[in-house]
Amino acid sequence: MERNTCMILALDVTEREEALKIAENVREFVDAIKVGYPLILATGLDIIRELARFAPVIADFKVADIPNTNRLICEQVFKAGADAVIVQGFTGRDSLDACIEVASKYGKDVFVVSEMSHPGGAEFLQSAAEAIAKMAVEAGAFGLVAPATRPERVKEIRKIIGDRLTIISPGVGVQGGKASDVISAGADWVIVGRSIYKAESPKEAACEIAEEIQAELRGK
Ligand code: OMP
Repeated sequence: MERNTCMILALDVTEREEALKIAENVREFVDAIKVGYPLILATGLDIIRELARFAPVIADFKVADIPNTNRLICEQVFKAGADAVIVQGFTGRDSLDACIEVASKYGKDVFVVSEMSHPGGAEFLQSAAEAIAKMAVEAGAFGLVAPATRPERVKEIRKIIGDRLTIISPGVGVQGGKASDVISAGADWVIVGRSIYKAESPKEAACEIAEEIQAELRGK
């Protein structure tokens, strides 16, 4: 995944036409498109290949099962044309290894969730985040998912992983996080959903956030 705009679109709409239209409209402002259960369950797995015409696609299935099931899921994801998959880290090293093994076979990437962005993410998962981040480095993952709603946590995680992994960060906009804050805290990409796809003009909304990020990077 090339780092240009430092933004990933979370495309959680449930209509195929709408998804394709938004993707086409905002493509110049995003480095990747993240799709998950809402869009794929509504439209089918083929949507991955259709969206891949506009940008690399990250399949957000938050894979969280035993190694064999994880392997079977990741095979389907990469066969469908995804460039990366998001998996949970709390299921442990063997489950993560299974995902990375399949991704490597296809020359694709794995992002591991270390801590989630919603308030409940601090209840159980946060206390395991540092250990999950270390495991992700040792296992050879490509990156981590860490919360834009808690830039101070992104800073902590960045200290642990150094430059060995990339960080993609959801929670910007509707969830309360600010793109420039989390980029300044050490995230490589922000993930933005509703603030773009629910905007009157998704293109203008994406442009605005992209400009905020570029201004932050210029000031660094
Ligand atoms: P918005 O809140 O609409 O910008 O969407 C955020 C996107 O990031 C959604 O697709 C969420 O499922 C996803 N996400 C989080 O919001 N928090 C997390 O901790 C992890 C994810 C994710 O893995 O992408």
